[in-house]
Amino acid sequence: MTTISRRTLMLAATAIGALAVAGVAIAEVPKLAQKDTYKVGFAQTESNNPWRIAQTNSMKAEAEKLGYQLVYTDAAGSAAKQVADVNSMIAQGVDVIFLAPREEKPLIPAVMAAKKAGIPVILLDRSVDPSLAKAGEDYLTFIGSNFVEEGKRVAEWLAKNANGKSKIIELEGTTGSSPANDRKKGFDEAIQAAGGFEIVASQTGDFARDKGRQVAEALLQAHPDADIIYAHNDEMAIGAIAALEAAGKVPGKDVLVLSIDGGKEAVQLVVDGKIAAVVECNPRFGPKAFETMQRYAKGEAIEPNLVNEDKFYDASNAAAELANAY
Ligand code: GYE
Repeated sequence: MTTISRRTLMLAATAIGALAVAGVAIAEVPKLAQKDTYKVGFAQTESNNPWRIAQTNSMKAEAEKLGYQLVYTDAAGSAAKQVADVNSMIAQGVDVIFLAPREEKPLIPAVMAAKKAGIPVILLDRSVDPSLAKAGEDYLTFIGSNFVEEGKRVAEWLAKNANGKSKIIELEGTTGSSPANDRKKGFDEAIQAAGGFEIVASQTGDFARDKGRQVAEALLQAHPDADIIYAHNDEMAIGAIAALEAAGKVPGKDVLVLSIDGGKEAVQLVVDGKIAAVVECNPRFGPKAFETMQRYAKGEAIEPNLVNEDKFYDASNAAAELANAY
């Protein structure tokens, strides 16, 4: 074993200090002290759907259970506002920031500002561009679903159950968000590999019900022979069902609709036969988020990626699962 002299250690410490003063990034997530209670920030991206509301409720319930103070912000669908929200949390001196970054690139400055201020960041449900910020260096970890896998599971269901239907309209989530990027990647690659399918159009509906309806309406007019709609979330699928019915088509019969999220309304639509299958995206983050923060404060090494388990609903189990859906 090599012994390091006190002088060497002091020199190293001084050098690190000088780097920090010079503004050179240090490859380490800020530490978190062990305390009885914490002031914790949660920067939500928007609240326009049941998934977001379930996630917020889960975070609030867990903070309350633990007796932690929660500074909650809602960016109302604006990445610029979300950056400002994080800056305000930094100014308020929170101990930790839970961030659900709306888009992969625009939230990088927020992650870096928190790091510079000595506040550890835990990313929830969406991630940031991995070439610009890294788990275990710039932020502690990402907690969420495997979105590539979610898209792949939709494609695999179709490969087995499409029954000759083959022309796909894809409704993408928010442009530049990690779930939209990865749900597209996972689906497109797997559907290509399955063979016999064609994605006739793929366009963003911004994860929103009304935008999904409008985009589906336009795409159905341009591609009247489309017989499958794959939506990156329930909200857009529900919008697409409205567009189909307005066009005189029967969802579930003329056109198969598939989505991701698995909220109660969507699972009910599976029971009703209007949605063919849904991959769940689990929104119940509270327990895992706060437990991860406590493990970090204790000095445990945290994995860079903590993956949530997702269920799958189709006609075979939707009725039985309905009561458990959020
Ligand atoms: O699918 C969607 C929400 O980031 C995983 O964002 C989340 C997605 C979810 O608005 O409904």
